[in-house]
Amino acid sequence: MEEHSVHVDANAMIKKLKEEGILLVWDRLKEQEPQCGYCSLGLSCRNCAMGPCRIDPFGEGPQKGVCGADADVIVARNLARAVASGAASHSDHGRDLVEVLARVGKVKAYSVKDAEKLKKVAQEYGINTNKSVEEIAFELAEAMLEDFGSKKEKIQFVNRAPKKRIELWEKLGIIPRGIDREVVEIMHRTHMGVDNDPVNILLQCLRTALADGFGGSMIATEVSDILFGTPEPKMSEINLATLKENEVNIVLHGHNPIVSDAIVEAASDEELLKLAKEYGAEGINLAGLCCTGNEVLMRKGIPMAGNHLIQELVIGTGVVDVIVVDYQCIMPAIVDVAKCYHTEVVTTSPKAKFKGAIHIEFTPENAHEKAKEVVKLAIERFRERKAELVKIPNVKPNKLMTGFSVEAILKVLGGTLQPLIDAIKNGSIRGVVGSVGCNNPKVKQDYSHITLAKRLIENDVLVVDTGCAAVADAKAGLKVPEAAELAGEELRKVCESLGIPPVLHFGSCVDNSRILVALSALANELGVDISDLPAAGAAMEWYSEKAIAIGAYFVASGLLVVLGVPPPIYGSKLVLDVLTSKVEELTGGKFVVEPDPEKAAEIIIKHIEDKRRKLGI
Ligand code: XCC
Ligand code: SF4
Repeated sequence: MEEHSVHVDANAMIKKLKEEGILLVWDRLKEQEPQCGYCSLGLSCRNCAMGPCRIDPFGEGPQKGVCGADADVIVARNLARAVASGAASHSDHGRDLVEVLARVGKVKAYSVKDAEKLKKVAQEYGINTNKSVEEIAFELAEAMLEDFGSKKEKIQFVNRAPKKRIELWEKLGIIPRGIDREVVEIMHRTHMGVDNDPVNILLQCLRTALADGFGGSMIATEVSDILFGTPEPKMSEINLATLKENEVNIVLHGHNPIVSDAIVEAASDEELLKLAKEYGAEGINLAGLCCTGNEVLMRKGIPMAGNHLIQELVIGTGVVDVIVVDYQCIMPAIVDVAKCYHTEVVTTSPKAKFKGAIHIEFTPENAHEKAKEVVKLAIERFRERKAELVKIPNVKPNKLMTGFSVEAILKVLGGTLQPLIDAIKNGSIRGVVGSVGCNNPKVKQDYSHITLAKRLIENDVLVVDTGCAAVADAKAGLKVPEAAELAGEELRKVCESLGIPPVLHFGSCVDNSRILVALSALANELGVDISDLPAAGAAMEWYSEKAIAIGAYFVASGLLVVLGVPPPIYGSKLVLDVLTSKVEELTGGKFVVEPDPEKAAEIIIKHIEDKRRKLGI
């Protein structure tokens, strides 16, 4: 059988779980195959009760739904609903953070860790910062909540984009007005008998995606930095061997740093440590998964167990005492896997309960106590481990350097972007690529992320990565300063002189907003638009609706975006043509679908060289 992952630790665990008779994501994918062709092409619609309807892609059967909608309308509407869901997910996560920000000073568990950033962001919102930190925090939170509403003409952070870009969005009528508003408008427009112009629907996709990138996601990033500290470079470790056999292991899974941060605090509580030792553990060990893992890795250097497709495997080590989750990308399957071990799955958000899990609800007010409760539960579960099921893969944890916020990069560069601009201009850095997104069981785990990153750095292209792509690259050893050896000669020299890896960890998926901020700043310094930059994005192993929203705001911002997994748009020539070609005339960006990472690298490098030529550098 072909191995499902490129990693030794993952494959060892897959083998172990298989022997124990546990069904995994790859098995369930197999059971689903062949997957529905209509749905894969975007040609099925169940938006109303006259349906469900399907359009025959071969032109022989029905070409219209019961209401008369054709393939173009149905495909565009389906895509729009995916963008709405993705934007809603990032943004509702952002809103939860804003609600904590509003309570600073009133709750025990949270405070402002980066007052300088608080003031800077408050000033952007036009708030007078001559007052207490708590007052500023409250006013900023109120102002940010207005970005979610429908009373504004433009979300505040849109003003961070280059002037030319904003003018272009105005011309196209895609300035996002309110985060919730754009999502709601998609749900409205895709109801039967509303927007039946596919191009008009696609434009609303871009607007909603921008409400995510320059709205919900950017708010999430900025407020997380304010509350938990702006990341700075630090070393940490990654892979399944970050779990410790002799310690209580708590795995932090999900997305929002609100819960995970409180648990990090609680895990160093003296009394709890004492209790753990009484129960025979040597300590309390934390390991992250997916994006909440990225959040605590970036800021606190908490080790990372793995990315999306590791979530079932991590439990299979038999040493995870509690896996605590908030929301997003948490497979319901982990509850089933946990049942085969002593592991408890703990849910924390009223928005995300799982059948078979223990629910310990966190609020900003009770987070302190609830976090201790979770740690205590883990200590108790530690005694219930089944020795015969314990097996941590016999590998060493990989090292990585994390913590590259835009602020941290500026510090590394000595306070200005000029050294980076010089390096781009003189060609020692040919360009910059954001490698983002998930794992998908349809792709050998991490293969495409890692191959793409390697080819790019070999060709002197600096890679910045987020989300599960970032975890993939780190596991492959691309995020240590010594990885500069794997880069082309010119990029290697730049990395060595700065002491940085050629692949920089920008954070979680909402932190793709950091890429927007960095590219906007670069474009502004050069006096050009984002679409003029030798830059691109890639989501080689994406699975999530959130990744569609990210891809769409990158394209709306003027970037070429390579998708390694085909999106469900092939049922409409028109939609396919708009997104992979015509949109370039509008925004300067476009999608390319290319599953082969070697070819994807070639496409991106060619794009970067074209942009350099046009800039005359
Ligand atoms: Fe989820 Fe964010 Fe995708 Fe990973 S990269 S599978 S969205 S955890 Ni966000
Ligand atoms: Fe069918 Fe139209 Fe209803 Fe969709 S909206 S299910 S295409 S009748």
